[in-house]
Amino acid sequence: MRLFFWVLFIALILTSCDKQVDPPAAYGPIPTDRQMSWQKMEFIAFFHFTTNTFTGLEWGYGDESPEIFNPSDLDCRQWVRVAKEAGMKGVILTAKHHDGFCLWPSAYTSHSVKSSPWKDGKGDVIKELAEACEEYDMKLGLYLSPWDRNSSIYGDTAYITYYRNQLREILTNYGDIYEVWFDGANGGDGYYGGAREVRRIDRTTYYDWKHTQEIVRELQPNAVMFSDAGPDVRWVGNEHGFAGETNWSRLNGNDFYPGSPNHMELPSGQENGVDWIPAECDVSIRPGWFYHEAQDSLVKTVDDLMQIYYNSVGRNGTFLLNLPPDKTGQINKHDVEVLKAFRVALDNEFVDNLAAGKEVSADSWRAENKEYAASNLTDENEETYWCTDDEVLSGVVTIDLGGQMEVNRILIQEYIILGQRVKAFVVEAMLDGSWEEVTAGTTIGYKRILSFPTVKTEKVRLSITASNASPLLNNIELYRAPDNNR
Ligand code: FUL
Repeated sequence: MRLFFWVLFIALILTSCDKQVDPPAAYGPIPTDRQMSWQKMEFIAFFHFTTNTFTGLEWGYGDESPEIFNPSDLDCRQWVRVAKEAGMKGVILTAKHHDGFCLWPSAYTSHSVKSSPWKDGKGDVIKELAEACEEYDMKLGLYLSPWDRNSSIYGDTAYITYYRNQLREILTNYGDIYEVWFDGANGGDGYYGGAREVRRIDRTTYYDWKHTQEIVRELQPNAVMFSDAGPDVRWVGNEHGFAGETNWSRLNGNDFYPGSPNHMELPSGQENGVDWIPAECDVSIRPGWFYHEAQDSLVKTVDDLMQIYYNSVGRNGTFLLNLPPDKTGQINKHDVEVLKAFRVALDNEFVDNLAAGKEVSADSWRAENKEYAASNLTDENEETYWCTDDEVLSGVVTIDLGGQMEVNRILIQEYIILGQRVKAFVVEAMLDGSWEEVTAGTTIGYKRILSFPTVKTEKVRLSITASNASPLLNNIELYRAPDNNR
């Protein structure tokens, strides 16, 4: 009899211990470490600054005299401080825009700060910005325009060598660079060393991007490269800062190139794309990319920025917001004021995560093993996730708030380290004893944030209704934000 109880006891212990279950295999392309680090930055500053700041142009022709570049009080520490206080994690500077003027003293041209009166030609904007980033613990990215309207050799193969030499300079002399921005605007009329003519290049072949990209990998292996086609980060296809409501971080990178005409596909990416190339949403806080005094009254409002935030970070993208330094060499006070107010408003949206630590149940989870249980969704640990068995392509998770609470925002994250999977979901709240839909969506990706009219409820449930592989989610948050129409 005693033996029988012992056997029963041991059997009970064994069955209550979860067996080791293999994690799901990756589905489709997956992010690299550098892409994950970039994605988690979420909010980044863009600084457009060159001779245009002093001429009032948006695209300098290339014949601007370096004499006009003379900021009266340039302070890169102010730029970085403004970005940091706004909650941004990094900054990207136009080291060279289409006019060809270099913000660093390049050894390959005199068309740079070294020919300007600023600091008697001894200044270096990249260096000052790199030092400020170091001081404020911010990451530094650089934009080097492939199109150069100043260069006499633009259009020849010799220009590609010139461009790569400049790339080597900026990736060698300024410490860690986290992102390199390859713009798509290309070819057309320009000064070109005095030729003043139209020069067209074949965008598909002229730059031989593959070999240029190798330079970035060699000199800054942790940097992501941005362009219409990636290879690491793609343009979102518009300059409003809006990702598609459906936004796959997948793309057939080979079908695109910087300046390719099929950019209508970029806001949504491609569901079956063979490459992992997530979207970056670039937009200026003003109508123009460069500072123009006449646009001081046209700075975007807090509401504008909030809408962009929801349509970029809230739609599986990053938000790259341009804050153009003015003629003094500082971020203009109009922009700073709006940005400060935006930060306060954004913090107010996400004050108290009502789902944190709450009980969650699921209709199924992988091998019924607690390692993959729904409780992972509210444990505030991004490394743990809920997932279903491989063949189960849908699932329902229910969060019990433990009492009636007002809710109007949901934030959902997929465990994208194993690929992007979900293609449709519905969110419901228990109202007067029955489930009512409050919002719905398609893709989730790294982060999806949805706003819906305030409901008072005790339970919220998320149904994954379609997924290309077993859904994997690592986080759900719920908030009661101030009433507004985001
Ligand atoms: C565009 C450029 O032509 C604009 O001047 C700006 O730099 C924007 C970010 O990219 O393609």
